[in-house]
Amino acid sequence: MAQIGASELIINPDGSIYHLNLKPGELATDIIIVGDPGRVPLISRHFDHIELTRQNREICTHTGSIGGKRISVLSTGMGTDNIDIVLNEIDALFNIDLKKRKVRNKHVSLNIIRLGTSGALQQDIPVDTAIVSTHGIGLDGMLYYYLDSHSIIDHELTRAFISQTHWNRSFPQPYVVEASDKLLNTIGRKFNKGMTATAPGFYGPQGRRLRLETTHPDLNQAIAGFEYNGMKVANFEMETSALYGLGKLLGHQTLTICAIVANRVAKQYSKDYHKTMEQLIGTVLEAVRDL
Ligand code: R1P
Ligand code: URA
Repeated sequence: MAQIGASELIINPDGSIYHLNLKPGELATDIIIVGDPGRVPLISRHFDHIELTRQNREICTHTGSIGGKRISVLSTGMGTDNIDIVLNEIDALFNIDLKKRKVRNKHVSLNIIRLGTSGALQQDIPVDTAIVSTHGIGLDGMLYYYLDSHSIIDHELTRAFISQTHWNRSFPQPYVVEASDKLLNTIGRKFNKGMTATAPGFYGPQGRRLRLETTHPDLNQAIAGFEYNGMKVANFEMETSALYGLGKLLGHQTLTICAIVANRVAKQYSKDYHKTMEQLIGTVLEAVRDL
């Protein structure tokens, strides 16, 4: 296997990887990711012990332990472009020898669980509840930059989505990727399930109009009306499709659970979603201990 060049795998002078600013050994194999750096201490305060804290840009990492299990929590910032950076660098810390710049022979598989916020697309999903994503429906196009994406995309579901929603051809081509069975059947069992649409933005790409008109005024109705084997799209957020896609391509288990902070159909917004997030954190940390 050839060496990976200095411009492709960027290592800081102290031996840490470029954006995460972490060295091999500083992340646990069970990792919780969140969008908001402010959510990291809300999770790590439940740890019995914190061994490392690190911050670079919007990426804040705490590694510690809970109930004898080593665990990390790390913020990604918003969007699938950040997921591309964070997932590739997390994987490199375990599966590439950073000194030799070579892929390691022995693959390490990680559990990566996202705790996020989202907007419900169905009238009957109340704010201040939580949804686990059975599938990420990528409206962002990111995964298509990876050659093997075709092998992990659910093509039948993707085709049904494109056809039922009359998907606008000037938007990126959608792709659908399933959650990891292992995490869905363990941690995911504790939550209501739904498919999650991952948008490449918060306003126009999620059908919000402030001062600008959108190309497709019925976008949200079209997505909410999509049905496949009795499954519907429950919520909108901005990371899951890329997390599920890159997780599968790199050989890791991934799962997203989101608090519902807004209902886009009922036009409601949570009065205090932090309580829901706190409950979500408690339930997930308990389940991670048993993984
Ligand atoms: C938008 O407000 C952000 O919130 C959601 C979206 O996916 C996007 O990142 O998730 P987080 O609360 O995890 O950031
Ligand atoms: N995050 C999103 O991406 N969309 C919402 O409506 C709420 C949170």
